[in-house]
Amino acid sequence: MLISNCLAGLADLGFRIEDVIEQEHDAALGNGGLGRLAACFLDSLASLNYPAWGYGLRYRYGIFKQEIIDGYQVEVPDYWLDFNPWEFPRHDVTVDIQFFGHVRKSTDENGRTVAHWEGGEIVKAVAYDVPIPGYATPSTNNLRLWSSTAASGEFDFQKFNNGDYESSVADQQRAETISAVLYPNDNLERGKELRLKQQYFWVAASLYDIVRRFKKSKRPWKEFPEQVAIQLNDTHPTLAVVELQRILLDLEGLEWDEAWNIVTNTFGYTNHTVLPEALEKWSVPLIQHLLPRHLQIIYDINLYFLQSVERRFPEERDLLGRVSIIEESQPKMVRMAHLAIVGSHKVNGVAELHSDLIKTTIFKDFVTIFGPDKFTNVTNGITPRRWLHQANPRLSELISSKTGGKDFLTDLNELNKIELYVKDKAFRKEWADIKLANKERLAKHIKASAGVTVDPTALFDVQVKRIHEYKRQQLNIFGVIHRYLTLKAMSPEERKKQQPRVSIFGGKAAPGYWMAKQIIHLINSVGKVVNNDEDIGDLLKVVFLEDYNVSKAEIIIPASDISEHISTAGTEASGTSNMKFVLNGGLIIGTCDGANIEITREIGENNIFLFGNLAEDVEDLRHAHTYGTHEIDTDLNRVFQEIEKGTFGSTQDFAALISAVRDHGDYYLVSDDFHSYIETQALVDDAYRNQEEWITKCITSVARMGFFSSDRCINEYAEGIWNIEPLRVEKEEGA
Ligand code: 8GP
Repeated sequence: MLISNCLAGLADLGFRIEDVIEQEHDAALGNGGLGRLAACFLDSLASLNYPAWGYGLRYRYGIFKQEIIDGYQVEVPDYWLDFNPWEFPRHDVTVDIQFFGHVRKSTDENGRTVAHWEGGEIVKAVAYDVPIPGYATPSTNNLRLWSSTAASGEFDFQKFNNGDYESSVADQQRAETISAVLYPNDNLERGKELRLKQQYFWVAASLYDIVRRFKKSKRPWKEFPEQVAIQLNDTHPTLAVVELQRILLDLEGLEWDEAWNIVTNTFGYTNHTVLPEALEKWSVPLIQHLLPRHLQIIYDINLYFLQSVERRFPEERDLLGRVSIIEESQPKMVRMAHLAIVGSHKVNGVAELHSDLIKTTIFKDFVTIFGPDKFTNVTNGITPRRWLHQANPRLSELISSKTGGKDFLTDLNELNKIELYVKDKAFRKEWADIKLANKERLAKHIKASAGVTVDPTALFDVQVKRIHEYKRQQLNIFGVIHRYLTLKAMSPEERKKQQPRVSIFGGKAAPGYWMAKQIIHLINSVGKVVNNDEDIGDLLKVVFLEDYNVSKAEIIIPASDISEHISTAGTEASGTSNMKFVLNGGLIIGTCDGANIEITREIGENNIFLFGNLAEDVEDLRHAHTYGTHEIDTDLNRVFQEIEKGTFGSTQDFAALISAVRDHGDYYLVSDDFHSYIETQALVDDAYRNQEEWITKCITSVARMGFFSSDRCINEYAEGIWNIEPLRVEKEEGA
């Protein structure tokens, strides 16, 4: 009813809904899976009626827009805020945030030492609220984003009038810089001062907000953890642990132990990666300079923690150094993951394998110290509202016609009812028609954006995600070259028997990540040759779709036949696009990594194409590369030789991609997995040729995907970590 009113209203004004929707920018607030997971969680929290808030920064320039020029990635600014009707500026909700300065100590009337953080600079945080409406419930939650501005007001007119133009805008600009840019790295950490400023700004404003709300209730402080649960989404907000301790000690006058008890019972910490280059560390001198009082508190937290460890493990001298929050390097560093673990009552990973790995590798010592119960797993999930109902409306409609309504959108396990129709001819026909229509839509998009004509009946093979060596887009493109060479070597008769395939890539490389950018360049260079080779025709097309984002994912994912989740085993914490692809009736080729393992368990191993070495073998293989002889797979060598011949243009650009495998230890085990990858891709071709069997696999898989709803995931957090219950907000009469 409401939608038809909107449509009619727009038509009256002379607009089409499609054109209006086109105007909407994607929120540029995240880099990849970590941010998108948070967005799915917000949807689930509201839909399940949990009274929750999201907090973040209102980046003026979110992640860059990617253009592909001559095969290379070029970054251009994304002015996503120029048109954003979804946010409400709250100039009435502001917080003053302090930086720099010094600490003065005094003694109060009870002889207690009190710390005063004085001087320095103040920046103002202004709230912008983004409503998060739940699905099929009146409950609407809030995402509060903070924007930075000068504390002194808009503009120093005094200085301006005195002719000091530059200085009059300098303060304002410096303050605004804090929320200006989203650092575009995914799974990589670089210790930039501005980023630390961002983290504290975000955390301090959010905690002030939370504490202000709690204090209005007039409850005693000891009830704080019963009333408030704060989840640290990776280590980026970990300073919140220190900030809450500071508020309780310095501003509220609590004793250390009482305050620390409140802090640790309030926080939970989710780890999203085991990659060492992504684990955050901040230099002690930098924190000392920017947040002098916080550094003192960090040292105190560490002291009490290490003392307790020493008491319990007096023999283990090395243990103290390993678990210390301070790394004794030059300069000394604060290990944020250690601080997050010590400051939280629960620590979780995001898929079973990942949660096991953190317990046995990077956080092993903490399991010894705190016991295994502090560590848990919450396997990631996705919201079916966006990733099925919105992205694939016809499939959603078909499912709803067989499951008896739309209940599956709030209880995804209802999907299993469609397994009853796996042999139903009409159902299967409609299923196949929907997939073809989705592929036709993507083919149109490919033509419009990349200028390549693809046949919608070919097998669509998709890898869309951030470009990273550990995600191994290089393995995929080497495989594509191998396919090309194999086709080229065939007679025209033989070629006719081959399964046509379109290899579709998409994803952004961090601007400073040179290798990732070379991977993009190689993909585009291969496309240029293959797509114009008349011997090959429609048998193989290679497409790189520029500027992969959520809106494009909604077009790409429903059109996939096979998608690639091929990270080196043990490196992809979970992955969430793997879930999205399967939920949309596509099969996956993948390694035994992240959530692929649980997807296999749910849908059955006949319905997934697994290959490659296992996580438990990775260490030995790497060791063998470094200390033994490293034989490169012969097929892969052939691929390298072809690249080196110049078949795909400038050999110079691609030399580093080859030598990473051949000469520098092949850290991501591309060569070790290549043979098994190629063989498994051949199995995919065979399976796809038998369309009857293929559709059966797809329907069966979708039917068994109920577990991967972010609703399940949020219920697990609510029960196992936050100890909260739903609170449904009822609609007011007449509203
Ligand atoms: C990502 C993981 O790489 C991905 O497997 C997972 O699905 C996603 O988080 C959601 O859990 N992790 C990160 O993006 C990450 O750890 N980034 C920060 C360290 C910078």
